[in-house]
Amino acid sequence: MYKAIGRRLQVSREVDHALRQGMPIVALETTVLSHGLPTSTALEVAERMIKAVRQAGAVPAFIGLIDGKVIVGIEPSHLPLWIHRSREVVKCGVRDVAVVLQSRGIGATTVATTVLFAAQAGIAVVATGGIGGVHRQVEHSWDISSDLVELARNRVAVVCSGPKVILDLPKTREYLETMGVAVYGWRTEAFPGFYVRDTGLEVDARFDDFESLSRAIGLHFEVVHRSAVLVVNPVPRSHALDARIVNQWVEEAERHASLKGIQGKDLTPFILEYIHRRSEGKTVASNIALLLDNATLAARLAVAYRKVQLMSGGSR
Ligand code: PSU
Ligand code: MN
Repeated sequence: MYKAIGRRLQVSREVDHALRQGMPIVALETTVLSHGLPTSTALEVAERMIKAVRQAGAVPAFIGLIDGKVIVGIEPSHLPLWIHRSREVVKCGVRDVAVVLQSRGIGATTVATTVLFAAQAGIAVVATGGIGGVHRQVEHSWDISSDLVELARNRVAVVCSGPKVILDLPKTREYLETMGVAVYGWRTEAFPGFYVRDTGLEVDARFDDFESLSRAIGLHFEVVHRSAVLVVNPVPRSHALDARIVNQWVEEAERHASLKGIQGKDLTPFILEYIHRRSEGKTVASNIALLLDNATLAARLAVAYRKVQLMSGGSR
């Protein structure tokens, strides 16, 4: 039921058709399902994201690794493989891809690998919750997410609610600038920080309508060619959390992580799980709200972007 478009790359029939017809597609990451949300809610959230993308007129394409292949457009009935066996699912950054393919394991894509494979498949728009970035205490750990590196290398538009709040936000913002990633605010001048609508940092430009946003993205791709555009969309007001309180929770979580010796790629899932419990579910509710909102925005953007490309005679 999947079709090969490369030796290792396979797409669903629906994505294959959409690519051929030049229909709008939104690529989605699977790590948020396997490692970012409680297992009990992840499948339902995935299904709601799929619905949100479809309702806005685009084709959803969750990306993941299985049986030695990279799948773009996982069939909804196969999604539980990335969720309910979550202990066996490897959170797949760029450096993990080859080994997971070779061992024919199940790999969930982070933003880094989602961006990489979306670009390889020819998909222009990606939706996620929050991107990885420069971690706090980076001077000791040197922990900088490969999300930032792949954003610098791939020509895609990534809709998100800013970097994960557990990061060093000013350093992450600087790093995006260094790497030539354009940061466009969707109806905001403020750079959002996941559960928090305003971090006190700024975006590069604000856009209020899809047509001008699509034109700017098209221009960026055309002239810069190699880096991403990050479209930041603040969490819906109804689900925004207070920056000070979130910070306290994160600092607490970091102390526990350091006592337990948790680091590297296990750090993000540990902190997320900790603050989910500490906030009595408020951070999960906020996470779900922003994921759905970003899926809808990305789909509307993909539709508008396609229209603008057609008007200007471009193919992608
Ligand atoms: N933000 C969340 N939940 C997540 C992630 C981000 O709220 O699960 C995941 C994304 O897949 C992101 C990855 O790409 O964490 C970054 O991990 P790292 O910092 O190890 O690169
Ligand atoms: Mn890391």
